[in-house]
Amino acid sequence: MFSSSHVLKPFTYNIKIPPGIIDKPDNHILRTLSSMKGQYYDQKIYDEMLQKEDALLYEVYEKIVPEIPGELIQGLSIVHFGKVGNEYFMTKGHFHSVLDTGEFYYCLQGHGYMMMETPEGEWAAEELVPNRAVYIPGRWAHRSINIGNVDLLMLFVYPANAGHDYGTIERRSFRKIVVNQDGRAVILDNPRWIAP
Ligand code: PAN
Ligand code: ZN
Repeated sequence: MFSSSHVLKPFTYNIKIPPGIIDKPDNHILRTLSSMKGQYYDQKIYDEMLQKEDALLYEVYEKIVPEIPGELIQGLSIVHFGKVGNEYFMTKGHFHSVLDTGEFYYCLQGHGYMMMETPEGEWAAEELVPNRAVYIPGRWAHRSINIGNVDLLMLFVYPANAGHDYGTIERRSFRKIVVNQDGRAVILDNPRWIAP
């Protein structure tokens, strides 16, 4: 779509809340339960839910720019609310293929956690509330988790050349999970995590 000599024109876009949509997105990604195989700790409940319905878990609207160093991809992520058993709806999560690239998120609506982890297995979880920004430094894998009862809406911005490594998380998962216990979100060790 773009060549390296392409000169991008400045642009603006508007975000509408509700329902959580951006103007003229170049991409709209929809992720359903079936794309989360092996990620929810209660595999039996996951399989039972999937047999009934391949529920929509999250969506991403993106503004596309040339995937070259210096440009920034941006968009809106929407994690719907719900649970698989007692584990909250969440994104697949990924490292960036160019590991040293960071990402900026800004929470517009909802309540959640940004779960993060380094290749060495160090972890961090930052709580997401409206009007809170989260900076994810380079090297940290990231997954958004909705612990509330409305859609979790976040703006994100990251280097256009970052790329996505989903395979590492598909194999080893995240070290920590967030589950509902007695009406509260608690962070627990993930029994499915494979240490690096
Ligand atoms: C975001 C994520 C988005 C969906 O744009 O891609 O929140 O999560 P997954 O990509 O893990 O399914 C981002 O972090 N981009 O780098
Ligand atoms: Zn990312």
